[in-house]
Amino acid sequence: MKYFLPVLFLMMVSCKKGGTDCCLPPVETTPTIAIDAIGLAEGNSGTTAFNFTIQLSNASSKSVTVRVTTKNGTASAPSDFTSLDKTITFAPGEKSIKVAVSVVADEFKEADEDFQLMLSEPVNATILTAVGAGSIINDDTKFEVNETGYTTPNSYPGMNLVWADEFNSTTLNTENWNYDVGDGCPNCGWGNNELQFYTAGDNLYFQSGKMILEARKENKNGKSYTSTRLTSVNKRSFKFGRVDFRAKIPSGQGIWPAFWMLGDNFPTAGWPACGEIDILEVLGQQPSKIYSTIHFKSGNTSARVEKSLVTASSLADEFHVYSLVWEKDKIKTMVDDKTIAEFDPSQVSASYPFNEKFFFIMNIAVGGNWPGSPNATTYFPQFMMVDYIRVFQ
Ligand SMILES: [Ca+2]
Ligand SMILES: [Ca+2]
Ligand SMILES: [Ca+2]
Repeated sequence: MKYFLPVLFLMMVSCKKGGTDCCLPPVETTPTIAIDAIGLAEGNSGTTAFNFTIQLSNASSKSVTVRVTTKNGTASAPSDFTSLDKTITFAPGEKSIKVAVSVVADEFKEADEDFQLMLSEPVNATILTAVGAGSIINDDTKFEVNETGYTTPNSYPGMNLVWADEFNSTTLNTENWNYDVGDGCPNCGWGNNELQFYTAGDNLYFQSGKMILEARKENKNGKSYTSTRLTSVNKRSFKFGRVDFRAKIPSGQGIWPAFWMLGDNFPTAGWPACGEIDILEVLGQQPSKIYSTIHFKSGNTSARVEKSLVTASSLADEFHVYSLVWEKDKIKTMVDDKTIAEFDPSQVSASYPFNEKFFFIMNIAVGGNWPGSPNATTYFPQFMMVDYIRVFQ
């Protein structure tokens, strides 16, 4: 208070001397431009408008323009949203403009996806926030099941159907299947440094006559992914005959779907003494290469014979039938009735364990020594859709 009056007096004197409004300087601050982020449910039909707000920090006496452009993330145009590239103009005094991005709605389950609305090339303003994040949140529980692909008959001459699971129910038939739960510890990572935790039903669905195994990116019990592994141990096992497994497999770096068998004595004799027959294994980064392998005990170690077949197109594009044709001292695997591999005792440098009863295993592993880890290109969730398993003898 002591100094206020003299200061005010001096300012008034000064203003009077200038003869203008020199106390209220006409300097205008250049505005900054910011964009917000939007997270919205996708919607189930037509399109859903993601209305971004683009805002100036302060009104300007000049026109302000800025270019707005969409950029693909895990969501991409035009299948997930309509791309946009335009320049918007704030009239003098205008502070806020809404820009709508049209997101394509559907009724099928998928991962949450993202895109960006980018700001660039400002005129009469500077950019404070260049990127508006758009998060398309999944709002569906139904899977998109496309039935196309190879099929096999219900019967073969000279053989009988001795067992089948057509997966046409809405729950897992526990007379046939067990969940292998966990991360495989104490032999953690199931002996392959795999990255998934297998759940007891959280990653398994039934729809449209299919059983659907799901590999998700989510943290559980110290692992970064969850998935499903089913076995028929102590429930269904077979020796010889023909097995048909119709499935649509997943793909992507680090995704490792498999349909395979272990000898019934696995719980007592252990691996590899029990023997292992891999009918189908695919490394998701090479989705048109199918591996069939036998593993067995040789001396004090494990040995294997690995064979493969390269197909004309990705095995993940549609359903295929993976088959085992198995007789005494002879194993043949096939995809769509085309031979992948043949094995016999001459290839086994030890006692041949494959003339005994074996049980089934199916799973989607994530990561591990063989496929390597998923990377930024790997889309989650991934699904293996199983139409049927049939055993003929
Ligand atoms: Ca939807
Ligand atoms: Ca959807
Ligand atoms: Ca089925």
